[in-house]
Amino acid sequence: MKIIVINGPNLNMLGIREPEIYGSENYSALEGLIRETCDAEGIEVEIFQSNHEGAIVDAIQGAHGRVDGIVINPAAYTHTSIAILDALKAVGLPAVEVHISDPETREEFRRVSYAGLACIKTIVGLGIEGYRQAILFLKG
Ligand code: CA2
Repeated sequence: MKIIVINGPNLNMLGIREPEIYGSENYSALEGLIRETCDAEGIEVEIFQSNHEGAIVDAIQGAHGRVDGIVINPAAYTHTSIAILDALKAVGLPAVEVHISDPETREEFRRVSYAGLACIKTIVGLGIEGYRQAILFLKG
């Protein structure tokens, strides 16, 4: 099994500010958790992060025919991007949405998730551990 984990804007800044919302672990720790989980489960993984909406659309399109599933945290694009929603629908791969915080309990503008409409599961509020849960869910 092969998966891609896609992270959206500013997630590369994890651990630098707002630890009360996103925890104190940095992006390298998140990459480590993803790789350790995938190694333990015998899953091949690609990890991709971008601050650019079009690059994320390209990464989703590029997953078509190459991977078996997608774990995605579109970050702020969760709440704005119909392009990411359409890309997820276009590739038709099983996708799991992850959020480190629980957007439902935050500002009103975080309560809509476009990407989530194309995902088979959404995991929120577990910190970076949510990525492990998402990978295990995709594995089934
Ligand atoms: O909780 C999540 O995982 C989010 O996807 C994180 C996004 C936010 O826009 C979503 O509503 C929920 C923000 C990621 C930015 O992360 C930061 C990292 C360091 C300092 C400040 C923000």
